[in-house]
Amino acid sequence: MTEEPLILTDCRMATMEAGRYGLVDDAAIVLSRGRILWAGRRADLPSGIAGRRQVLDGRLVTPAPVDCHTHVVHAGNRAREFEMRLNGATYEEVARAGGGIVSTVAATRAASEDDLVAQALPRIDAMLAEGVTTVEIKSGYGLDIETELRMLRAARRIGRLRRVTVRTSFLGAHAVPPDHAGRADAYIDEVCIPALRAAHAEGLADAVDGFCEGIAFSPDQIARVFDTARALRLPTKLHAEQLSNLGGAALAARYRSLSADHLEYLDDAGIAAMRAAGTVAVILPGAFYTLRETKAPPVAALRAAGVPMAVATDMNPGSSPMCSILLAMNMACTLFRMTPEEALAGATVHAARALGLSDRGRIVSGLRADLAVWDVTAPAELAYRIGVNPLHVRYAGGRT
Ligand code: DI6
Ligand code: FE
Repeated sequence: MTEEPLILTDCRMATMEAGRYGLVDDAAIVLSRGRILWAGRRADLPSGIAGRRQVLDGRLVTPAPVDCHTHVVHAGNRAREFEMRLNGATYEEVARAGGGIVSTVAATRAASEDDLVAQALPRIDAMLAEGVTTVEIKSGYGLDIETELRMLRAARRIGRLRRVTVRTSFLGAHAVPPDHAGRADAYIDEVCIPALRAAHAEGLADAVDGFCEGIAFSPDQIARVFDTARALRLPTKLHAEQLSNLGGAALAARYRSLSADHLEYLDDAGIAAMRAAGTVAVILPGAFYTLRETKAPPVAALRAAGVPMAVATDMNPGSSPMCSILLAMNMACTLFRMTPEEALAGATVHAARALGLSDRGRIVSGLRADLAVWDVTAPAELAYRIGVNPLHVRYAGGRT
């Protein structure tokens, strides 16, 4: 059965080629077999192309957003500790009440695969409602072999239950679990690396991530995980320089990682290393906002160095309980002074690159027909408004 092409006409498109808007007025975009068959000025549409026409009344069409950094699969929430803290509880008291990342680990270990999927789906649906067609999902709240695998299986299942591409990242090196307190090296050797091998054997890991931080793992410990990733031919990415500077970005660059993420404490040497390695900087303003961090990532220096900047939600129950890619774009502009054009490029073309995907994130013939049609005319409107969802329709692989 051959499906008739769909021709989107009377629209404005932002192609996002080379990270720029690349605005085309009075455009036409032809979708066929899940791909963009042709895109350009309507006046230039080749006469040989026939298909069903969808008139968009001047609406803006962009590449569909890609949320390239999420921990959306997890059990429970941390509203209780949020409330405790705002009622004056200290970090200590929150920890003693079982709060913090440990509480999410306990809830996630207790959850079945069905529970994990059921709890994640409303969050996923909120993302898709803003046009997202590709979501990265990390493990990292199991911190034992079985639960890490279960999280990744839940992530894969979400990709079958919804029209969304799921890219998984194994994040066994996210935190030292209470059962290995004070024994981070043993955790890496006895749990994290075996779990990574098992995840790979089951086809559950598209990439390998880690948290390089004083409260998590040292560069040497991350390097052991990354050596295993390299042996398995899996790409890497890293939570780096979020709360301090341990040289995580340079470590990521040494492994030619797809991305280094957070980067509030990134220095010039890290920027130079990322630039040389082609590592994307993933900017996560939701965590900065929630943690009331005051040191912003060096956006101006990254821009000057030509390091591509992606923007993502970091959706997680502790430091970024946020499902909105549009709000992440808004925060990237207002908190970090990224331009609306950079924010849109960050949520499309550069986000795709942060996942190693070159088949999406731009409107160019031959790429996947992953598109978002918005009830706006100027692309800056996407990052500008707060609490409004202007999505008109989303195409994922050419289908609504
Ligand atoms: N950085 C963060 O901000 C989160 N994980 C990470 O690597 C915190 C996750 C949590 O608190 O649940
Ligand atoms: Fe994260």
